[in-house]
Amino acid sequence: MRALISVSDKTGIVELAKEFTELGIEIISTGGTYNKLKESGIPAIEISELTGFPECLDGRVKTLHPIVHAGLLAMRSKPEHMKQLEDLNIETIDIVIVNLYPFKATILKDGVTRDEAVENIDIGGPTMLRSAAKNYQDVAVVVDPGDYEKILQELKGNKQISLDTKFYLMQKVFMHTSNYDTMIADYLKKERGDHELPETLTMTFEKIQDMRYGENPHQKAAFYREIGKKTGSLTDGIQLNGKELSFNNINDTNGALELLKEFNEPTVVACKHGNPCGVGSDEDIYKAWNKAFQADKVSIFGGIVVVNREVTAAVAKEMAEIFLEVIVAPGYEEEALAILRSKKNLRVLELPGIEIPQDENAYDLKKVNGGLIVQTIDSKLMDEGDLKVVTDRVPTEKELEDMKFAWRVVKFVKSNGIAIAKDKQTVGIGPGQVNRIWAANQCFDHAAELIGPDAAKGCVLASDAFFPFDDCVEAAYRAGITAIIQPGGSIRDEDSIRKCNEYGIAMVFTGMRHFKH
Ligand code: 93A
Repeated sequence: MRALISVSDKTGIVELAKEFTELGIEIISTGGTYNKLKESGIPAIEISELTGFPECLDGRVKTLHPIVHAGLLAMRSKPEHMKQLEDLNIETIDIVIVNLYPFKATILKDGVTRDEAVENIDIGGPTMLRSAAKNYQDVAVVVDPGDYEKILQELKGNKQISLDTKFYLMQKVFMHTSNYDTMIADYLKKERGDHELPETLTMTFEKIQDMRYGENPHQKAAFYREIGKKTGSLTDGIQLNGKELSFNNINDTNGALELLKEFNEPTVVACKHGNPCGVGSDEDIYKAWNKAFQADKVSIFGGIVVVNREVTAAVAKEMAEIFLEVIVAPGYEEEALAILRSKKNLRVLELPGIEIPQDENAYDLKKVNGGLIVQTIDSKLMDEGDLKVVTDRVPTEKELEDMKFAWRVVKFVKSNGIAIAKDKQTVGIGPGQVNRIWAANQCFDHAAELIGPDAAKGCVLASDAFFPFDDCVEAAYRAGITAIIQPGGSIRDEDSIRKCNEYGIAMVFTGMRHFKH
C-alpha cells in the first residue's frame, strides 16, 4: 500500500506516519511534510522523485501531476484502467492524507493583505482530495486529523479500511472543500466591497458545540460560528462558570446583547424570552444594575442579564441573591467572580469586544419552510435630522433624553412593542402583542401592578411602529404619559396629533420604524 501525505496542519502526522511505516505502508510526501518526517527518522519518497518533476513556482506546483492523479483516479476494478497504468508505468496510491493551506487562519489575522490571503488558496490539496474522494471505493482520503486514529485502528485490525469508512471519508472531503471554497468566495466578495444580496447564498459556519437539545427537549441542536468574523457576540464568549448554554439561553442572550450594543454609557439589560424586561443606564454600573432590576423584579426571575462594564462585587452580590440563568459582561472583579461562582448552575460569561457594534452589512437570516428570507440587519436607530416635533408642545430636554432611551429599547422589543421609561430606566414593556393598544395597555397595567397606580406618571412612551388610531394616545394620557416617540406615517397621524395637543402631550416622529417579528 502507498500513502501520499501532504499536510499544512502537521498535528499528529509523525505518529501516524510512524505507524504507517510499521504497517509496511510506503509514504510519499511533499516538501515541508517530507522534511518533518525525515527529521523524525521516518522514511518517505519525495513527491518530485515520484513525478520526476521538481516542486516549482514557490510550491504552487507540487502534486499537480498526472502520475499523482492517475494513481488516485484509476479504478482497480476496471482492467482497462489498470492496463493503462501499467503501460504508463504509474503505480496506484491507496491512502491520501491531506489538509489544506490555512486560509481561515490567514484571513483572521490582523492586517492581512489580499496577496497573503490569495497565496493561501490551496490548489493542489483540494485537487488531490477530490480525485481520491471520487475514487472512494479504492482510496481512503483523510482531511481531518481527528480521523487518523479511526483509520489506524482499521488498518491494524483488518489490514484495510472498510468501504463504509471510505464512503464516510469521501463525504467529509466534499463537505470540507465546499466550505473551503465558500470561505474564499465570501472573503473575495467582501474584498470587492460588494454588499449586495447574492444570487445564491453561501455562508460557512463551524460548529462551536453540540447542544443537549433545541428549543424543546425533542429537538436536535448545535451552535455554529460564522467563519471569518470577529463580532463581539456570543460566539466569542468565554464561559467562566455554570452549565453549558442552552439553545434558548443563546437565543435570548443574543437579543439582550443586540440591545446592549446600542448604549455607550454604563447600562444593564435584563431580558426574558428574547424581550427586554428591565433596562437601566446611569453614570456607574451599580446604579444601572439597580435600575434594570427595580424596573421589573418579577420577570427577571430566571432571566438573562447583560452588562457593558466590569461587574463589581457590589453588583455581583445583588445578582447572586436572585435566580438568573445567564450573566454576560466584558469582565468581572475578582471578588465579583468568586461571589457568582458560588452559584454552580449560574452561567457566567466574559465577552471581550461586547461594545463592538454589529456589522451593518451583516445578514439577518430567517428560515421559512422550503426557503430563507434574508435582509441586512436593522443597524440604524434613527436619523437625528428626521426627528420632528409634531405637537404644539415641544418636549423638554429631559423628556427628549428619555425618549431616545426608550426608542433604543423598543427597537429590540418584539412587535407590536411599546416601552415606557423615565430617568433612563424602563418602567413598562409591552412586547409581541397582536395590536398596538394591547401592547400599550400591557405596559401600563404591568407597571401599575409592579410599582403602583401612578407608575407611568411623568414617563415617556416609545412605539416601534406608528399608531394606526388615536386610542394609544388616549390610554397614554390616562396613564400619565407626558411625551411620545414613534415613527409616524399613518394616514391617521392627524388624529393622534390632535389628541396629544388636546392633552398637552409632546410627540416626536422619528421617520423610521423598527418592526421585530
Ligand atoms: O500550492 S499548491 O496549491 N500546489 C500543489 O501542487 C500542492 N500540493 C499539495 N499546494 C499544494 N499542496 C498543499 O501543500 C497541501 O494541501 C498541504 O496543505 C501543503 C503541504 O505542503 P508541505 O508538505 O510542503 O508543507
